[in-house]
Amino acid sequence: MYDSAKKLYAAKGVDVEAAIAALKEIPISVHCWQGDDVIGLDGGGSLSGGIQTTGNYKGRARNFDELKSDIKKAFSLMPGKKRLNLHASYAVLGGDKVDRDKYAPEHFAPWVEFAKKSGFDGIDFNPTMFSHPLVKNGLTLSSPDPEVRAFWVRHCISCLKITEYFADEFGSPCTVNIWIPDGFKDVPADRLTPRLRLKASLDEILACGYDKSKVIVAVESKVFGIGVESYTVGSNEFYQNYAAKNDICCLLDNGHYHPLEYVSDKLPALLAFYDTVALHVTRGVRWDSDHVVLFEDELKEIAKEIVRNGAIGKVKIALDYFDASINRLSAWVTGQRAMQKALLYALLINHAALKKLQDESDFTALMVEQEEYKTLPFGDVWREYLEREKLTENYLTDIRKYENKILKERN
Ligand code: RNT
Ligand code: ZN
Repeated sequence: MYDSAKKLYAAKGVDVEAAIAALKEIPISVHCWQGDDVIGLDGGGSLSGGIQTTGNYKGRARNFDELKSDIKKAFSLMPGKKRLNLHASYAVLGGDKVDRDKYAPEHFAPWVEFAKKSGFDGIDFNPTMFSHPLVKNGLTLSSPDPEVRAFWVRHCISCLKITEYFADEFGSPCTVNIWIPDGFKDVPADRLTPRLRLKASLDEILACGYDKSKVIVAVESKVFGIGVESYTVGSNEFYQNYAAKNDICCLLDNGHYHPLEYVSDKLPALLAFYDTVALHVTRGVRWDSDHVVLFEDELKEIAKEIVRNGAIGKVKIALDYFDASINRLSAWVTGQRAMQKALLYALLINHAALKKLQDESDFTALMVEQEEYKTLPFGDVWREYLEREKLTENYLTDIRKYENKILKERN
């Protein structure tokens, strides 16, 4: 079936072997927080910040060892190159009584050891500015309280240093993504001053003297959160302008816009100006619900924009969703495989030919061609890719075994 698929794609001018070879090299940064409902290891306890994990499926990872074990199992069922995406709240403190502004590389050395042993490509990082008592009145880097602001500035600086350590350990740049929950539930009296305070905080953070060749600093905007419906300090316009003026990177989370705005359209807009754009791939159902990523049309469009614009490597792909209503490992694998499928789907298109039709204004042929791709035997190529990665389409049997043996024992 693979051979016949290869011929059908070749008739379109697509080299299937080249597509598979390219897919193998695209790293996907997989979030650790799908494993434990974004709780973390540093005692923050319940999740705050206007984000929410719903469901109580049995078997949440409750500590470092359980999380490592689940990551190991889930990641072993994911094809392709994987990076590990950590939040600062996953520090391995080992009895060290330090707060988040004092986190240091040593608190993440056990993760580095684990990631290296597991053959991951690198570690990406995120300051954790939620689930903490110093999120005062829902504000962090934009807080009117100078002590609160200073605490989170110090936290972010320590995160930049930790990211630099990751880059040194893995010998390649790592991304650190700044997202804050700051905003208001109801109509504010002042929309500008909080943004000016956020701007001042970011300036202080970036002035810490980190190594730009090793650390990619990204800022993630959002339109609203739960209990933060009326105003978000770190809005899209704020961060896009901040990033452009300060030569850092924008992170687009496809759950963070109005439902009729598409990241697949925003991505090429940013690629016209930036060398690097970061992504959080999620699936919002009516809102920023962080459902498991599936192989759907918008995901395919995002992947097409990466592939056809020569942006593989420029676009840092990371996953960001959390579902506690189903087996968490299955959620992890399903989402990562969906991203891989979308990239393969995009790699199996003769983009040059389609672009030519667009430039010649032959929209009739363009439509017909685009429809034809939808029924080509994509699944046969996908299964061949999995086989070469020593995997099969069926991962659930394996996950069920792990569930029955390991997850069922957890309270
Ligand atoms: C929240 C943002 C943010 C978080 C993670 C846990 O709306 O998407 O990226 O999901 O940092
Ligand atoms: Zn996100």
